[in-house]
Amino acid sequence: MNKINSKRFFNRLNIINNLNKDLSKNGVNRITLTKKDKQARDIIVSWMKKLGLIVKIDNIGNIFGFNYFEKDAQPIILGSHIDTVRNGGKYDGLLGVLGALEVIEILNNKNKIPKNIGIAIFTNEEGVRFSPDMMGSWSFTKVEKINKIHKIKDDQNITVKQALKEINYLGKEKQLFFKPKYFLELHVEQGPLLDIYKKDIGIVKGVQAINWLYISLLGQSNHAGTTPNSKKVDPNKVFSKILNFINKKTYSNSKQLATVGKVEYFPNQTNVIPNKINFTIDIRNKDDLKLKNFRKELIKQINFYSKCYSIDFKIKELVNFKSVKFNQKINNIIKKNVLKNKFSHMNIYSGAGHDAQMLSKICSTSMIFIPSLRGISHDKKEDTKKQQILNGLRLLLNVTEDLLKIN
Ligand code: HGY
Ligand code: MN
Ligand code: MN
Repeated sequence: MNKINSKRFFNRLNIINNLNKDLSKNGVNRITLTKKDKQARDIIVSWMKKLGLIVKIDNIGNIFGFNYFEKDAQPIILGSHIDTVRNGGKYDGLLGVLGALEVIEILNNKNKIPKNIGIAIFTNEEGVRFSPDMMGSWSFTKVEKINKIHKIKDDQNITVKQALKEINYLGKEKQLFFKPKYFLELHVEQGPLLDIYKKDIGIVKGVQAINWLYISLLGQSNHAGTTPNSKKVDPNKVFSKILNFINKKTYSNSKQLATVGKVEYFPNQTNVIPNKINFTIDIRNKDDLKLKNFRKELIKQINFYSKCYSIDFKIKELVNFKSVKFNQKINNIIKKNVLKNKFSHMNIYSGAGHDAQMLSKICSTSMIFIPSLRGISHDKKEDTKKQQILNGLRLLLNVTEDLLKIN
């Protein structure tokens, strides 16, 4: 029976995470297409090559490794992402990439090297530097022209294409240069359910819809001390109403999620009434229609209060991903292997977006979740027990072995 090589896996995980010098203090900072991302990419590519994999890079910097490559082969692809949010956790994304490498290494060690299997590392899953998130897997599915994606800029006005060139990962392979038969992603839950219900494994049924808005509220700068309240053209008057609306709609047991995560004030000085407030809203809901209605109501509110306080506004949509359901056939195979391994488990819906959300549009896709202790993620305190990680790796291996048998 094939066995996970725990020492090899954790050694690789530590090598990559320890590229972050102040890991314990600030968590992991592997922002997409930066030097830190390149460092990790180069090391993992060297491990892929040492395994004898054929490495191919596409035009958004996605990295693929194949035992054997033939354009129409339709392989099983395992993988995830390695970029992180700022001060992120040790397992988000990297677990799925190194888990895929571990599984392929085990399967290749047998006398018969499985032809139809590969690994994927998708660019910019987090969307921290360039929107949208899941950019690499979104681009791979060819739903948007690459030249349009290449022109997307970060806050420093650097384009995706420039950033890819800077780290030498502007690959020559085109979007969707091959089509996977199956895509399977191992990931930490990033939420509290498996931890609360003390389950080893989450069989992921799907992912909720995601909508990111970037809003600018435009007022008039003036002296904070001399401008009478009746004369203030202060965008805070609208911003506070928007925050109240969001708080009202996202009461504790509502399934509607909306987060204002990024706010910038201009000119951002204590004694100056701001002339502009730029902020993002991350809106999520399992139900596409409910998300759409919330978004419509939100925009109506912005319209109404902007008129009341003579504030102009601009709204730009950065992300609009519908909810997806994962493949039942793969989930049945996951369930079969969960029972075989006597893992406790539950069906679960993913609150976080994932590359699998994009891949599910072009091939049979699913995910395996392992617990996030205290449900914490996107933070240095993200943590999972060693045995829980080994359970996830074993399950990824067993499910892949079964997929190979039917593929
Ligand atoms: O935004 C997300 O849910 C993912 O972590 N990129
Ligand atoms: Mn992730
Ligand atoms: Mn993430």
